Amino acid sequence: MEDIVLRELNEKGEIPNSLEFAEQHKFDVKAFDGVLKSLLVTDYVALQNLDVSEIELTEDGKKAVDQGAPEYRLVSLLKVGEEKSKDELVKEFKDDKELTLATNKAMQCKWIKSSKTSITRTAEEVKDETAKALHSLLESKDPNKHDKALIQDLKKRKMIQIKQIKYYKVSKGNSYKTKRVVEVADLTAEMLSKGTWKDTAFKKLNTNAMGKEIATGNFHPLWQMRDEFRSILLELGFEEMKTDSFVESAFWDFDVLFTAQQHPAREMQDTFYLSEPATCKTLPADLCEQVKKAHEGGSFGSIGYRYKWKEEEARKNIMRTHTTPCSARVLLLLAEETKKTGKFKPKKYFSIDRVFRNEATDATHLFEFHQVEGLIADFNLTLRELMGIIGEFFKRLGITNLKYKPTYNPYTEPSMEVYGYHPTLKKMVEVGNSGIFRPEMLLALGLPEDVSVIAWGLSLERPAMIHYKLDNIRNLLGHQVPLKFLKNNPIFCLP
Ligand code: FB9
Repeated sequence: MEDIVLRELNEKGEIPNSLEFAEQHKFDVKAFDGVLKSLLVTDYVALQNLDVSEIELTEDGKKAVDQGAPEYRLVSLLKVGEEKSKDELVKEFKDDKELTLATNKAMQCKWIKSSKTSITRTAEEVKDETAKALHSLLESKDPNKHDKALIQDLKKRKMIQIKQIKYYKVSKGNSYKTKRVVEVADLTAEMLSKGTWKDTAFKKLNTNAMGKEIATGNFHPLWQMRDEFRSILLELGFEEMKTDSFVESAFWDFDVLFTAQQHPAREMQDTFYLSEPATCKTLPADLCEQVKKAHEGGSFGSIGYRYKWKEEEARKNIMRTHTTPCSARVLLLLAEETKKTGKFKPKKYFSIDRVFRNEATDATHLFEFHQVEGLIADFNLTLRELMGIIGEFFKRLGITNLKYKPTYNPYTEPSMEVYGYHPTLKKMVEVGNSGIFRPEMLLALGLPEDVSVIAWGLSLERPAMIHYKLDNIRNLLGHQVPLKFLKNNPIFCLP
């Protein structure tokens, strides 16, 4: 096909109608269209989009040509002066509608008289002008070559339709050649050594083409933020805690943190309880005893909560609701180390990991989030040091003008909510929570009486959603996160 097109253009300069050309050469129209498009892409040809109106007979039109127009067939069923009922005549037609159309047209031609129930032929001689006109349309499908009123009437009677036939006028393109020269993309060493490059056509170099997109890996924006927080805490001299136990016993998640067994946070509405294994196998016996005393009262200078503490309640397995149990575990190790060495060594720890809350999910809350927690264990720490370290931490995150609001946590006293000016939101926002761990917790763990532990916490998701200007957490975490968000987000950097 390609050679025939190029030769035709060489001899005649153009192909006025691609459809007629395809018919003359018995080309498959679709394949021929593909060849023209391929020649267009390589600028061998230029294509001018044209279209032509063409008359096409409908099924009713074809039936009229074959069997006569409906009005003619109706009159042919009657002798001159003969009357027949419509019920009888309708059997010779597709349906009532066709008989009615035939009757109306025959009345218009003054061939019949019609009553409600019967038809009588009045005309002697009748000619099927409709069938004759349809025949004449088959000779030339160009509607402009026929009487406009006739075309309109036949269209109205749904015997013809006018189709737009698209075709091209084909002419020579800027790169026209009488024969397609296969262009190659790459210059090879062989071409250079044999000199064949001189007779080779090379594809034009498209200097505007974009480089091939490299499918690189990308750090999840949340992990980039976690790494930023981790760097700040490491720079401030904090060590990262082990946080590999998503499942904790209620003992470590609540009881060790001096959270009473009746505390609402321990209810099913807030906490995920495991059904299998429902309870943990072991609890540290000494610590268990100390925690029991702390809750029931009468130890560590505290009246406790004065209720009957139940070990079976503490043994229940849950999805941890915060990372503070990890802090409790690391403080137990610190207490044991102190007893072993006889010397307490101040420490700074942090954790960043997933925690789980059995809460209603919405646009900004899932049933899990990542908690960031920092703690300092040292002699005689006060709110002064706590506000100092929080200030330094948030300053490095671009949060200034910190304010503190007293609050309640079962495991810290005093406790404070932290607020700060956010440069992106340009307003004061809640940025975390903090406090000094209670003696009922620290002494039960076995830490020396003059050691205090200050701590604070925040989340990863909240700052990330602010930073990336997201209003739905599902665009940050989970299976609905748009891949382009993961691929296109700039490397994270704090203000
Ligand atoms: O992250 C929070 N807000 C926040 C933090 C940073 C930020 O931008 C910085 C530039 C990077 C912007 C906002 N919040 C804590 C405050 C609110 O979002 C709050 O509505 C949601 N909180 C979570 C808990 O929700 C159930 C955030 C999460 C939270 C709250 C408290 C703690 C940890 C996480 C804690 C603690 C704690 C207290 C004392 C001792 C030890 C730990």
